Amino acid sequence: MRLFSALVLAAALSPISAFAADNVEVKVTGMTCGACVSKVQDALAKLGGVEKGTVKVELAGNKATLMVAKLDDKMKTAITDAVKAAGYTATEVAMTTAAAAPATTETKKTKKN
Ligand SMILES: [Cu+2]
Repeated sequence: MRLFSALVLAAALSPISAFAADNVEVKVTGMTCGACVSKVQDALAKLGGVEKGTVKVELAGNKATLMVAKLDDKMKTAITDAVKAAGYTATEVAMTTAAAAPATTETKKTKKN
């Protein structure tokens, strides 16, 4: 049972760890409500080079986190422009060492065993 759990966990984690991607944090100013969050979220999610399902926008933290294939100057500009086009300002686009979004459903499954 313990080995099985380890295998399930490894299978769940491998798609992320095997894939080289950069974690990015974007400081966003101007967001005041949930609609703002949605606008920024949509703008970033449809950008080329952004990994699907990795965009998270925090109203309280005035920031967005996402994963991109590679955070080069071109990507930074694309992110800044996308936020600007949505009506907000990206004051800082930086790579972080933060882990990818926790897979809460996988954790629950593993705990059952
Ligand atoms: Cu708003």
